[in-house]
Amino acid sequence: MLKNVLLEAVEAGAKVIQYYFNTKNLQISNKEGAYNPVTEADTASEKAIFEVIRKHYPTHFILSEESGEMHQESEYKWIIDPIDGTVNFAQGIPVCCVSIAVEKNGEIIMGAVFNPFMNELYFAEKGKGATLNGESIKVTQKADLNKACIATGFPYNYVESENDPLTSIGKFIKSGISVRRLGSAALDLCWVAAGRLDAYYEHKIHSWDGAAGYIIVKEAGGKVTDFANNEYSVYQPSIVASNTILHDAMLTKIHQ
Ligand code: LIP
Repeated sequence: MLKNVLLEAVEAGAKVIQYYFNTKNLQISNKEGAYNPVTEADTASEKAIFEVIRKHYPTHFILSEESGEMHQESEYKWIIDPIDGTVNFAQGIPVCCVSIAVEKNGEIIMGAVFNPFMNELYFAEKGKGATLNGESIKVTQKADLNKACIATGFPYNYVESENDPLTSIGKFIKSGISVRRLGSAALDLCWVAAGRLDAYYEHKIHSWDGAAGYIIVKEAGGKVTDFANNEYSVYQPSIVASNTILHDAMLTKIHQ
């Protein structure tokens, strides 16, 4: 039942973003940062997702990017990004998705990420593997970071600090490593799980960006930690996801 409701919710959100995609005069407002848009599609997608969840589980706790925390005393929490890759969406770049995870007693147990523009639905349930459109997916076996293809992203509010995002990406680029910037953390993570990318890291993402992709990578045989090599928690900002083999090399390069 939980899986069916999760899939119904992610599909409901995806239907909405497909409807609004490439709309002329899309209503857009800006959150914090230079260009951190929220569109009428984000709000409409979130509303459609809430309707599905509340129809089946009215007492569950919900944490969503646009509405924040709707706290309820429940062992279940839904962690929702109604559009991950919002700048891509607002620009008409079809590299964006709906990302929803289910947390039970503080542990992510299920996640779904749907990019309707590529007709790609990623799903994972704890202990039961990860799938893309129902087919099992696995991380790569690549063992040489210099021959890897990795992804990263950058925060809306740049963090000037030692080992900041610009310094970090410079280390990979100077080593000749292929680096991509998709603009959606959830898809970065799913592409690691599907073996399109060998690793992904980012200094500062939100819980809703990473929650679903985290379990999808784990269930595909990957490793996901924070920058200090602790098991990833959605409630802290840094993330490194890899095919497991390359994880130590990734952390070494980031902290070099
Ligand atoms: C985005 C992330 C991306 C990050 C962007 C932004 P949004 O989430 O998915 O990885 O680099 O700065 O946070 O805002 O599109 O939901």
